[in-house]
Formats: sequence, structure tokens, C-alpha cells
Amino acid sequence: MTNTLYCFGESGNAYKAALALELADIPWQPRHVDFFKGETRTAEFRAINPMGEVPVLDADGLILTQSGVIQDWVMETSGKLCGDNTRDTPRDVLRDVLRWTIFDNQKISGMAGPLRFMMNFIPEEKRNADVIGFLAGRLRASLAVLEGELAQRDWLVGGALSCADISCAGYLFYPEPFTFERATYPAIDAWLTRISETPGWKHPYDLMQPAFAS
Ligand SMILES: N[C@@H](CCC(=O)N[C@@H](CS)C(=O)NCC(=O)O)C(=O)O
Repeated sequence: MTNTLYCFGESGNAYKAALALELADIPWQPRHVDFFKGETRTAEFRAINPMGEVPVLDADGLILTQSGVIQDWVMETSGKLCGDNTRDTPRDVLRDVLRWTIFDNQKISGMAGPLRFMMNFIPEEKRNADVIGFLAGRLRASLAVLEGELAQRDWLVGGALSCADISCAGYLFYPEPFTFERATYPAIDAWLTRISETPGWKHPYDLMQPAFAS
């Protein structure tokens, strides 16, 4: 079986898929997408994913897009990272993983992604202070929710690392400034340390080739 992940190092969304594959012990290989030169806008890429987004997983011919969908496939295929780590994970536990994944996609990654992009990867003259301020405020509110939850327990769902944690943490491992400081959020900080101490964990730039040297 060949699992190819269309990705690039700077993509926190791709990192969420790559880390799930890695921690579930599913063999995979990266296929670097030249995002910053516009590859996701080409007709060739749109033929693979009409949404024009990374990540895309080609699982032996089965094309999956959206990091949450790829993570769902990882959980189903491996029986791991489901919150209780069995192949018979109850629906309500899986639904809780989905709940956090949607929260992440909309309120954490959905803010952190464009914020980090605008603060780091576009020419300075195109950076808009109002947009940065808006995204930073929304991200701060979402991280306060996450901090409140993690002050009460080690993992977001069940008693173990799950795709819920991987989703919400994805962007928070990146070194480029995007207004997030670990020291401001002690429970998030401790949780990120717990995740990074999980056997097999890798930093995004060790899993996927970055476009810019870091
Ligand atoms: N909700 C999607 C978000 C994917 C996404 O925004 N990917 C970015 C890279 S991090 C992308 O490819 N954007 C292309 C574009 O917006 O043109 C997911 O979780 O997979």
C-alpha cells in the first residue's frame, strides 16, 4: 500500500494529517507541493483537489482531502488516536473528536493559519494591521477556551492523545511569530510538552520539507 501526502512544511493543516499518520504507525511518504509558487492553483492540482488545498492524501488511489477527513481515515484504518485507542470506539467518543476537530478548523487553525501567513510569508507592505489585529483577537479567544479545558484534564477527549489534540495543537508547534506565546497559556504549554514527548512525535519541519529554510 502506498500512502502519499501532498503537503509542505509550513502548512499546519498538512502537519495535522502527517502527524496523525506518523503516530498511528501508518507508512506514508510526502509529496512536496510548491504552495508559495502557486501549485495549489494549477489545473493539475485542482484535478486532484478541486478545493485547491493541501493536505491531500492519496491512500493507494483513494483521494482524501481536509485534514479532519484524513484523520478520520487514520483513526478508522489504525484504531489509534480515537480517544480510547480501540477499534470499537463508541460513537459518542468519536463524535467528541469530531467536535474538537471542527472547533480547531474554524476557530484555531482557521485563525492561526492566515494570521501566521500574513505575519510571516507575504511582503511587509501587504501586511494589514487591522486584519492581523482581528485574527489575533479571534485566536486569543479560542485559545482561552482551549486553556480552560486543558486546565481540567490532560487530553481533550478520553484518557489518551487523539486526533482532537493533534488538530488543535497543529499550528502551535510552529516557530514563526503569530502572537501565540506558550508562556501565556500554562495548561496549553504543558499539553504541548506532553504531545511532543509522545514516542514518534516529530516537529513539522522534520516531517515535511519547508519552502523556506528555518
Ligand atoms: N480545512 C482545511 C484547510 C486547508 C488549508 O487551508 N490549506 C492551505 C495550506 S495550510 C491551502 O492549501 N490553502 C490554499 C489556498 O487557500 O489557496 C484542512 O483542514 O485541510
